[in-house]
Amino acid sequence: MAQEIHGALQAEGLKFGLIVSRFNEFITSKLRDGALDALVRHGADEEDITVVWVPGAFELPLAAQAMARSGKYDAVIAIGAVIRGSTPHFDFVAGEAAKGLAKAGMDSGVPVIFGVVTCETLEDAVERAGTRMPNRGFEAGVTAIEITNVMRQL
Ligand code: INI
Repeated sequence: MAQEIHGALQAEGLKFGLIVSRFNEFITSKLRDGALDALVRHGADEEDITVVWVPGAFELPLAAQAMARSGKYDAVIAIGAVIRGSTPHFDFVAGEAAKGLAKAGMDSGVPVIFGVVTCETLEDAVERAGTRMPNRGFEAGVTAIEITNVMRQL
């Protein structure tokens, strides 16, 4: 019988770094609230969560890399909102954020979660912050817990 490994949704005793982009703060603050809610509801202690604000999604990877390398966190969650309607350089900002966050995780071996919503319009972003759709920050928090508990068994 094959052995299967699953990540429990249990965050007790885990330490998290949460990096939040200030750009589109009215969206990202809702995503941050969702992520915190997910971590605490699954057993994390608020004292074990550090929230860092950065200017925009483009700056998320650098801070994620520093937090992931620090050895202080079991997982890092990067939160941002990139909206095509508001920028001609959407593709650069969103693309570099995705690439940089993936690299920070791969280089450090610490899970780095892509909690960045990339949307066509402000309306879409509002929905993904938990109005008509589930809060993407909450989903990022749950993902962080699951992958952390998977990684511990590999
Ligand atoms: N940053 C975002 O997080 N979201 C955006 O939609 C956005 N737009 O529209 O430009 C954005 N730009 C700023 C960028 O992340 C950097 O902070 C800036 O380019 C300085 O490096």
